[in-house]
Amino acid sequence: MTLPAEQQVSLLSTRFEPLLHRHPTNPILTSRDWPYPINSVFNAGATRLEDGTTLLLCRVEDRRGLSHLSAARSRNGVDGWQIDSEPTLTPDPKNYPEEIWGIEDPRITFVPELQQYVVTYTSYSRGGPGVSLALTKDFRSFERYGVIMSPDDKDSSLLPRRIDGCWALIHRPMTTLGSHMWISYSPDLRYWGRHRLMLEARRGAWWDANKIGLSPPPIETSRGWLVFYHGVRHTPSGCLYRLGLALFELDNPEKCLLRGDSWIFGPEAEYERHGDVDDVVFPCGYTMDADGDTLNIYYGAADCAIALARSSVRSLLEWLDANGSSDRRQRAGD
Ligand code: BMA
Repeated sequence: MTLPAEQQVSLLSTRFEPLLHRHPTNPILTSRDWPYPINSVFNAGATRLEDGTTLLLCRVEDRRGLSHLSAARSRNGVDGWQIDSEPTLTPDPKNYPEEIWGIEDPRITFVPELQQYVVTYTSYSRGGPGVSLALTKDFRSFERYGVIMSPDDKDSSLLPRRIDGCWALIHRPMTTLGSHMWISYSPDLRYWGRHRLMLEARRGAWWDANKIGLSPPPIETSRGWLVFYHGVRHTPSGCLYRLGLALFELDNPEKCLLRGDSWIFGPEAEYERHGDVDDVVFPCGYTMDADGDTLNIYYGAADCAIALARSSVRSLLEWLDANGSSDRRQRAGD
């Protein structure tokens, strides 16, 4: 007997205590909500504006297959979205040739020292994906710094404050040795150096073997930077994108304090399992409620829609205490 899809999901979920709770009205944004014709909307950066409005900077794919970014604003972060009537940040290949095939997957960091939001995003160049950076005060006008990490590189986010006097950027260069998370430092957000390996993809049969990347910007807690990262598993029927958890030292974010062994969130619901790219959950942003504990995590589902899941910093840290280890490398065969 085949169970209806909803029941199959709940059977799967009940085997483990869920740490992220899907919103019942998911997906919260799809192409049908858009004020102009698009193919799909997914992988949104997120932030709370000063007046409490939730702003999502959404990756929007047109019917050429190229992406731009568009802002959606909501009072409660769930519904009533006001979506910009035209694209908010469009590729500008005339001035930034690295954006020729679109801009994708933004992460937003509010930087108190600059009193601005720093948006890092993937610029899809002829040479592959690179990391670009732009500053904004209002998500209406942007100051572009252009490409700051050359291809192949993506999945980047800035830390909200300097570490030892320098800005710190997490990113994911691809090398023949695998796709791992790195951290680099800069005095001015333009020139980057002191590149350090931050978290390695595992090897062999692990869920996060060979390819990992930062998901939303790191969450600053009293115990360290709490980091969601995605792991990509290649299977004969395609890739599986799932989420894992790690904790890094506050004043030395290269140092991994704890890393969980198992994934904590993966594609289960119909809108995550089937879309333009099946079996993808891909968060690029979160907001924190006034209680300082409740996280609203916004994620792309199957490269087709934006969904919301809630979690609690306290329960994530408790889970890491119970399930994490401090060996960040976790080499295959160990
Ligand atoms: C990754 C990124 C994401 C995308 C995912 C699944 O490499 O390009 O934008 O959601 O693949 O297609």
